[in-house]
Amino acid sequence: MQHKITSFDQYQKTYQYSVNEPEQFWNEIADSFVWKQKWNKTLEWNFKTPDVKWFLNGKLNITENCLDRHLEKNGNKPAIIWESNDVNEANRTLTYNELHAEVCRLSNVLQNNGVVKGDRICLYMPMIPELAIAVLACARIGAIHSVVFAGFSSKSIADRINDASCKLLLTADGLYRGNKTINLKEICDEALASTPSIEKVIVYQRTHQKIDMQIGRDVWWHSEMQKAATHFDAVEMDSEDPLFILYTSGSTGKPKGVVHTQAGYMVYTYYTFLNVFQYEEDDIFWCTADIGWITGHSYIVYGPLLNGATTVMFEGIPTYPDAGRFWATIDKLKVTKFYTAPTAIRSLMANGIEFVTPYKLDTLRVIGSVGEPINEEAWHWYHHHIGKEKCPLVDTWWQTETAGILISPLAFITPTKPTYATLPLPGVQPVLVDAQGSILQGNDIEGFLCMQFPWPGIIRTTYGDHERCRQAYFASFDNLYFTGDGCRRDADGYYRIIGRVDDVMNVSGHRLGTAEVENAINEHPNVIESAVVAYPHDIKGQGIYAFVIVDKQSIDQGVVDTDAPFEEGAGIDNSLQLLNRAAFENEIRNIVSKIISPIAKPDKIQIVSGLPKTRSGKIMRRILRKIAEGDISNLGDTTTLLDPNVVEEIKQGAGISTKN
Ligand code: 7RM
Repeated sequence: MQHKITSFDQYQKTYQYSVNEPEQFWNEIADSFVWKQKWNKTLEWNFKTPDVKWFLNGKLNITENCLDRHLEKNGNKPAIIWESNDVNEANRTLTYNELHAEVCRLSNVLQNNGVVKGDRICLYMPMIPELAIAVLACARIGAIHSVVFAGFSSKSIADRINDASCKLLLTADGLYRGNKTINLKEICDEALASTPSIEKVIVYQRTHQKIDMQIGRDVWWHSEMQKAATHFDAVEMDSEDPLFILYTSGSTGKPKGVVHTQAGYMVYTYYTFLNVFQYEEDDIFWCTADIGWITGHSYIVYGPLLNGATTVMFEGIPTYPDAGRFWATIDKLKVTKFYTAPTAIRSLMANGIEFVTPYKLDTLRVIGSVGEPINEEAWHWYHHHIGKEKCPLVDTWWQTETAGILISPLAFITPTKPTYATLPLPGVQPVLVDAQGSILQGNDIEGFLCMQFPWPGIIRTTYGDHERCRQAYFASFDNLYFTGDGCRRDADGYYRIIGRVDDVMNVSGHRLGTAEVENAINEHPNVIESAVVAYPHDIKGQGIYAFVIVDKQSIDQGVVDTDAPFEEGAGIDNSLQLLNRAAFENEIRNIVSKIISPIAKPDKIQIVSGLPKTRSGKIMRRILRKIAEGDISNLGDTTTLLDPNVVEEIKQGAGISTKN
């Protein structure tokens, strides 16, 4: 069977077939892979417990499908082209042969350091080819990788390592990001003080800065690799063995370890990459995400390599050395398909068209968007100035939990529509439901976006806590997977994602929980309580607005001077321990940086004496969201509030006119 859909008519027929005969449909896709043993049952599922299994009793290794099977025909084809943070540093290209050899070598290194099938390994690495090699080496030996984005704090690393009892940590001395050098090993060392499960740390030399190496625990990547052979027999895995854990924020304070398994993930990322981007053999595919996020896992590493594609890895940031870096790199590497986030588009758009005009961008055939709703203006700018109106813009909606794209145009094949993710992929059965969970029929409707049938990439569990998985995704609506997103289906049946309807924020495409940020703010010694909401932000999509209650004693004694005007760069008066407003805000931001990551820093902080709560003590975020948006025309019903006066005070503090 030809897996690549080539016309709208074929899309419609394939879609119908995938709904009528889902098992048959996915069998035909799965058949094209290298299996050590074929599966004997395609699907078992139950959304109540939940329990989903695909390709039961199949045996395979995903890296044989990413690497070995391409070697005969495409051994000398570039698998990875790496672009440095530094424009003057040469590209690194790894052919499929070379990538295969490196992955085998690192698999041997892992084995030499005591790793066996099923072990969890934490990866905290720069965006260098070694990160992709490490991901694949884990998969080859059957260890479960847990990649932690290298912008997260020591505490976030420690929490993630401990949650999964990781045995090994793979990291680097440091990383380059724009004009900054970050000492990764130092951040790791702080985490390692409270991670008893870690036996070994393998350290790659990227920046050659001075770092501490703990004898017996820390070893150098390069010396280990020198000792290792370039052959390693891929370990036989069951279809439903875990492939990786990836932590993602939810509505509670603690991020969840989303678990994906071998075969379903493989089949789904392969199929969606092929069809959404309409993969062609001569493609140079560039996804600008970090491998620390699901987008990087699925569309830098696994999806492209499963298809035998050439994938670009970029170490830097869009604005370094200037806001033309993406476009310069597209011309330099002759990129044909480009996949990025709306937040990057909006920020580059704001830098001015003069950063785009020097570049030809004539190799581009498809452009894509992911991570957050793309607004009309950014959509048109991207389509016009980057895609030159000739490249289809695929707005791809999906989640960490879904492994791959669920709703998106197929480039050239199905229609695009500004701000719409448009249509479900074959095998995907979206429904919109109302608050009671009743499925809304027909078109021109809005509701909660759910899936009524499993696809191979669906989340299997949350690591170490299956009940949490049930609660978060399968308990809201009977027999449905709930995405957490609100969605509209227009008169033509096209889907438009409105955004999260839970306590998850999306800041520059990064998922953050309000509770997570609140917990961090509450660590400040003068903070009693806080409430965090998202508000619309021109560049980031959403910004973070924190309402903070400072303890009364501190205010009375002037320890925190809430009335002092905000003064940029003001410091703390140590002798008196007086915090002026600016210093206090800085402390709050630093605490959030330290506990979570700089990406979670609140943009706005308002000191309040109380929060709008219901009689049962629940914070009414709806009201805070309205105030943060600067829109108080309709605060809705406030009669159930414990103390309605609080709202008046907060409105005044926010500088909003209280005249009704
Ligand atoms: C891939 C990724 C998931 C959340 C999701 C949405 C939002 C993602 C789009 C989008 C509108 C899109 N995974 N989201 N893609 N919203 N249009 N094309 O981002 O787990 O980190 O985030 O992101 O709210 O639920 S994620």
